[in-house]
Parts: sequence; structure tokens; C-alpha cells
Amino acid sequence: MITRIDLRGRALDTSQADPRVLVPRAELDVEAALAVVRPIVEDVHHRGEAALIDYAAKFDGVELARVRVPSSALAEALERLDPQVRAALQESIRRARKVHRDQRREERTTQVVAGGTVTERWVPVDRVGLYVPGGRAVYPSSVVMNVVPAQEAGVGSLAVASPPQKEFGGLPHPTILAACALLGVDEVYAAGGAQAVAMFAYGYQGQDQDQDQDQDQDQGQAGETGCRRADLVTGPGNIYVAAAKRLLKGVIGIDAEAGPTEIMVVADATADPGLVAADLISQAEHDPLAAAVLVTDSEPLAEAVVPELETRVAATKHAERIRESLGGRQSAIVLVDDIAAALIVANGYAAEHLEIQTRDAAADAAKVRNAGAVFVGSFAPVSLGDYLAGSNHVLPTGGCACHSSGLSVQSFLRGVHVVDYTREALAEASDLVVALANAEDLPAHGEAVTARFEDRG
Ligand code: HSO
Ligand code: ZN
Repeated sequence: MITRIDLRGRALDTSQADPRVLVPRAELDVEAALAVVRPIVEDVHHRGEAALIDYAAKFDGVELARVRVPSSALAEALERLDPQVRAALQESIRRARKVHRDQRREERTTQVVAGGTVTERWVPVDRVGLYVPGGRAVYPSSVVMNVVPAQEAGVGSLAVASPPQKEFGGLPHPTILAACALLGVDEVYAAGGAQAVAMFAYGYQGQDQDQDQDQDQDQGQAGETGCRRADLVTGPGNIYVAAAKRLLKGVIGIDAEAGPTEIMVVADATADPGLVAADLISQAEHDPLAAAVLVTDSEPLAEAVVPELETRVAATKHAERIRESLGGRQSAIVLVDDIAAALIVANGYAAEHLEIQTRDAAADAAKVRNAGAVFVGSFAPVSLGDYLAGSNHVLPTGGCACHSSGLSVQSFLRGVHVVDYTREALAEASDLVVALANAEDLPAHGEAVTARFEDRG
């Protein structure tokens, strides 16, 4: 059910072998999705809420009167929320807040020269749209992972979009609405896929407000029944959400184009094969394209994990989806000579989630440079991070962990340099500015400085 890749005896020095090639990923055709998404995005731009209502009928099979979820529906969902789920969400929020609060940055002023300072101010994005998927699974935990860092960053205006569900009369899933209510988010839209991203990028005016307005205008302002354009959209989603983000990047800020979930486990002979199998399966459960990769230097472990996978898959609810994921080209058991080689593979692959289950897990984890999040030892499974570790679960996929971070307070802040120089400090820098400006053949740049010291009487 799972491919075996034998890298033993291979020189894994990164200059000789690119581990990204050695362990393949699922093929995703974002280009094809772009072609599907382009007309939808244009339509939402031009027809606003009417287009969103049409797509809700077409893709979600629901007749919506309004895309905005009434606050009474949020309150009702919270009231009806299972008390155990409520308690779990509250604890998840508490732990996530604790971690994300510590990510806040202090303003810092650097004295560059006498009379010259640069201050870096951290300014929250004014308005953010958070996307919460609602297709194959329902993710109230993703509401927490998006909303908490945005709130801790001090974002003033926050809206959530999640697909309308036929089963719930066209509202997003009640657990998602309840999670929003628990977090104090009262602006929620029943919109999914690319159309939700377009809604955040352009906004729309409420239907009863638009008689005298030009619908082609982007909606910087919108009343209670409309949706104000956002500055940034974050959150995971399917390939159409990723394509819409790629298309609209620039019109709106984006976090990352999320791909299918990935787990890589680096394990040696000390690891428990049953637990390794359980963890691989846990992320395979998300998507037939999810990647579950074990990298080990132990042949006995590799052999023991296979029957554990078989037994556990047969006994779990989403067996079919998991079988597809484990059987796909993106999932594998990789054999290497030693844990040093396993770490070369792991750093090259740059997994979204990386578990280290080795004899000296903490020391091995310290050698990891490329991973969305690292889970150390036998008692830190990825599922803990998905819900309750306090860490964020919106993480870079597809190898992007070699250059990007997961969602954090930082994702919602901008560092603004504030430059303050006195006359004397500028005078002192004047010749140097002129020299550099002339070297770039931009003499007017230098003249803007020297003009300040000319006698203009
Ligand atoms: N593992 C997913 C997040 C998630 N898991 C949500 C369960 N619910 C991507 O990091
Ligand atoms: Zn998960």
C-alpha cells in the first residue's frame, strides 16, 4: 500500500543529490485551476453579492438570500454547541493565545548617527479576511488558528468566510459559526472557494444599497449588508482557493497557497511502529493527495510499520481516503543509512509537519532547518499540534517551508520604518547620497538633498 524508496548506500550530500527529487510530491495543476477560477473572480468583482449567491446555488446547492450570516445564527450555534467541544475549543483558544501573544514585537529605535534615527514600528493590517474550508472536513480548529494570531496582532477588522452547507440551510457549518462566536468574531460570510477570496479582494455592496451605485466599483466601504474589501486574506483551502490567491495576489495580500497536508516522520529503531503508523494515517486522513512519509535507518521498523498501517487503516472511518493517500506517489517509506542521512532528506523535503522519533529526539530536532513545524519525541504527535499544542497549524506545504513560516502574529503585522534626521545629520550624509545617486545616474535624487543646503534667499 505504500512505496518503498531505498536510499541506502547513496551519497546524500545535498550538493550531489537533491532530496526534493528523491521523495516526490503529489502533482497539482494550479494552472488548470487558474483557468476555472478566472471567470469566477471577474464575475464576483463585477456582480458582487448576486454572483456569490449564484455560485452558492451552483457549487453548494443552496439558495441564499444574503451572503452575510446573521448574528442570531452565530449566537444560536454557540448555544447549541456540544459542551465538550466547547470546552475543547476554549482550551485550544487559551493555549494558542498564550503562544501567539508572545510573538508580539516591540517597536525599536536605532540611533544610526548623532541626530539620525530609524524606528521600526509594527502596524497591524487594517482588515483581514480569513478563509475556513468546509468541504471534505469541517475545521473549527482552523478558525482558531487564523483568528487568534490576527487578534493578537491587533487587527481591527476581521471577517470569516466558509462555504454554505446545504444540510444547514445555507449557513456555514454550525461548529464553525460557534467557534467564531467563541472568539468574538461577528462578521461571517457563507462563501466558499475562489469566490470567497474574490469577495475579500473586491468587497461588495449590499443589494438594497446599490441602486444608485456603480457596481463595477470596488467596495472600499460597505454597510451592514455588504462586505468591505480586505487588505489580506489568510487560511487554507483547496486548489481553487490556492489558484484564486495566486490570481488576486497584489489586489489583496495573501498568506500562502496551501497545498495538501504533509507529514514526514524521522524515526530510528527505538520508535514504536504502531505510533508511527497512527501518525502517518492521521494526516493521510485529510486528503487523498496528502503526503505521509517515513524516513528511517531501521529495516525492522520499516517492516513493522507496514502491517501496522494495514491494520489501522482497515479499522478507521476514512479508510478509503487514507488508502489513496498512502498509495499515492507522494507517500513512502524511505530507507537511509543513518539518522544524519534522514535529516538531510528531511531538510531537503521541507515538510509541513516533521516528527522526530529517535533515541535522542531533541538533539536531532535541533538539526532541523526546514520544516513548517517540528514535533519532538513520542508524545508530540501532529494531531496535538492540529488542535491543542498552542502552536499554529496553518503551515507551509509543498516544500515552501524552506523559505516561509506558518501563520503567526507576524503574518498580520507590517514593519514600517520611520526615518528621523536632523539638519546636521543630513548635511553629514549629503556627499554620500550625491555620490550614490550619481553612480545610479539619478542626479535629481542627490539634488533633493543638496537643495536643503543651498542659499534660496
Ligand atoms: N493538519 C492540518 C490541520 C488540521 N488538522 C485541522 C485537523 N484539523 C494542516 O496542518
Ligand atoms: Zn490534521
